[in-house]
Amino acid sequence: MGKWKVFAVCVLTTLLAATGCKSSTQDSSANADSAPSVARIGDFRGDSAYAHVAAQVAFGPRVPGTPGHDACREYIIGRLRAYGADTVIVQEATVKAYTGDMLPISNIIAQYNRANTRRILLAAHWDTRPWADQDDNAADRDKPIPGANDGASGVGVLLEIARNFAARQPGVGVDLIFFDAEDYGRSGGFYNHNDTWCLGSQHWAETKVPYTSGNLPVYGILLDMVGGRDARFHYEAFAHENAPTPCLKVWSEAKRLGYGDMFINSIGGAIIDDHVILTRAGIPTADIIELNNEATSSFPPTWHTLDDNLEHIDPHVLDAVGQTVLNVAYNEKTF
Ligand code: AHN
Ligand code: ZN
Repeated sequence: MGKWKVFAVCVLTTLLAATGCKSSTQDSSANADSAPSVARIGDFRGDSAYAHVAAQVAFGPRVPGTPGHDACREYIIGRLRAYGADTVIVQEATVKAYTGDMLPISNIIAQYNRANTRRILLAAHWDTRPWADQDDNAADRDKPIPGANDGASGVGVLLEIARNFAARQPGVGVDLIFFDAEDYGRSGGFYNHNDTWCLGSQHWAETKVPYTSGNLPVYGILLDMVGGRDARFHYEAFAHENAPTPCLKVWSEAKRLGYGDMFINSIGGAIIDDHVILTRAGIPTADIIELNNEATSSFPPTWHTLDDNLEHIDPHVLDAVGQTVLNVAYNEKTF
């Protein structure tokens, strides 16, 4: 499989090199993906999203039941209140992890333009993994990860989107959901032990607060690991199959904004994440996640290691993702 990918890339590179030699004046393809054809709506700031990421990392690991987790919970709630959410709902529970640990969790939900019954959902997980089980150094594998990308990045982008909504309310109703306990799962293949992951969203799906079956958001967008250096985002296979609408909106708007080199128009892999739970719950949800990294053919090299720190976060990537999602929200049909 990897072999064929490499082969395909070689052939393509050769073809491009050949055509490039013939005519340099007609070589518009090089810029086609990076020339914006639409304007940025609102004022998404990558450095401001980055500051939210740094603030979360400074709390220490956000593992359920630890002080860093408590502090981060208050930070997210405090920011949402400051950014003028119509309501902030905190769904608290205790859930049992596969280890037997009882986890005190909080799913945090903020509503913007609550009056509109036509709604969309933006989601991220805010907890961090208790073990760096992918770290090269075996002695570090039982230590908690900093979670700059895996945890803080999605939250940082959503909080900067919330700041924009405070300045200019979206026409469509928008709910932000911050899920807890996504990352306490049992490793060993992305298709094994599925139900040990996404404990917060699984708990949420039992009640679907604040919705009734008649007023679910029309679609959702999940942000997970959206700040890695040199990140590229491919479609996630399950989302592409079961949530084509938000996938198309996000990837096409990214291209229009000039981020076609970052949002790749092909399927990169299949994973279990909170978007699977949301889609099953009746809200077809896309997943913006780096799952086809050039070096690993999977998640970024820092994934579930102690290297998942601020050094490997790029504010420009946060900016591209955040502005894309913000444009989608502001452009969404309002009724
Ligand atoms: C699994 O590893 C089973 N799913 C990937 C979802 C994930 C983990 N996102 C962040 N950490
Ligand atoms: Zn993770």
